[in-house]
Amino acid sequence: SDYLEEPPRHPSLQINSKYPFNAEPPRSALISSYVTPVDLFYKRNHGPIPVVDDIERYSVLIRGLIDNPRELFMRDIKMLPKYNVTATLQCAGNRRTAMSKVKTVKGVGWDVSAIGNGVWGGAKLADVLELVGISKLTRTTKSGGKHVEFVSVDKCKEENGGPYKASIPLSQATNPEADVLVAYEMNGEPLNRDHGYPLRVVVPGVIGARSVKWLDCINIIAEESQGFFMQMDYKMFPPSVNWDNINWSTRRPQMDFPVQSAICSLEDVTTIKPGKVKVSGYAASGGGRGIDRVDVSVDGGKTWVEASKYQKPGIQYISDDMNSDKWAWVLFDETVDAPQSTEIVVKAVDSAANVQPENVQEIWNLRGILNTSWHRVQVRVGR
Ligand code: MTE
Ligand code: MO
Repeated sequence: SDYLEEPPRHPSLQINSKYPFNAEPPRSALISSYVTPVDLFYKRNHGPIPVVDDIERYSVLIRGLIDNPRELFMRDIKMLPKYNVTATLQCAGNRRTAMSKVKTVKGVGWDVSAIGNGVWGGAKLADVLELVGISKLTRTTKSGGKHVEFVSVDKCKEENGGPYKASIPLSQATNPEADVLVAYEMNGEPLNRDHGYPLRVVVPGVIGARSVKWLDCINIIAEESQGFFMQMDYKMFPPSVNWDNINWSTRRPQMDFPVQSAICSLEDVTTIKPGKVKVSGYAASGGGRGIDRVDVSVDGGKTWVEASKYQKPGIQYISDDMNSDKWAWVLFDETVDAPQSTEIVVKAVDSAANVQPENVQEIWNLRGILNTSWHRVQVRVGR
């Protein structure tokens, strides 16, 4: 088997697929702390976890449409200024299980916890690219490079045993404000194997699929990556597209994720005593947009109250404020009265006034990505 060298994992993770290993924490783990602990952070893999043991010889090759290709070692990356960026990573497949209940979709099932908030430490990709002569805020290299492709050392069956790949535009890669990192730390510790040891890319505000783990190679290319996960996956199709009429080339690879929220203090169905119930969870939006509002309903969406939001415990969160973490989720908290059995609902509004859609039907898509419909849970009042 290719799966003989998997790392140890936390026993409370809910395993959605064992080979490759895909797992998420219980909902309650997400609201226990603003920064998600490494061992409880969701793990999303497309193949076995690679073993990189000769760290002295490990290097990242930068090549493609540039004048001077270069091999960078750990010490070269660590010599660059180090940044800590608090950023939420969310799999595009988060909440897929709920979407599949409307109509079957293809892909690993996930509850609401294929998301986590990490403090990523590393060099800015913009600084790394400067080492090969690409200056900040470059859109095109002299030889026509417009995209930056990240190639991993892992092996996935979707790539016929080849490595996982993804790309982002060169303009984003060379923009220091986009905070794209070549990260070697997660929550102040060296990355562990599950999360990309020794180096991974972190693309804040963008679906997790572009944050390539176990980085092996960076290619400067003219078109976006032709890899499977850019071209034949992680694209948002309309509800009318099915497996008989799909034409992958008609859509662009998904990048930013839309506004999302979920209740984490309650399961799909929870029996409670009559009276107060705590409704808390997370809200996040892509592209660096903050969260303007989180609305909670205790009557299935007829009436709403606004929940309080925070990043730092005890400090009210204000979206797009200088002191808030722009790439990170907010946690919300509201105690409501539930005198009888009912449906509790949450929806968030981001700083561009984007709102989550009411129903999953209108955003259903065959790959089951980006389920951002209002999150609904049932409470049964018993005695
Ligand atoms: N990078 C490699 N090399 N291989 C992968 O399978 N999965 C991607 C991305 N980077 C993947 C990868 C997907 S789909 C997601 S959502 C995130 O990694 C998950 O990161 P995590 O496991 O650290 O939470
Ligand atoms: Mo993902």
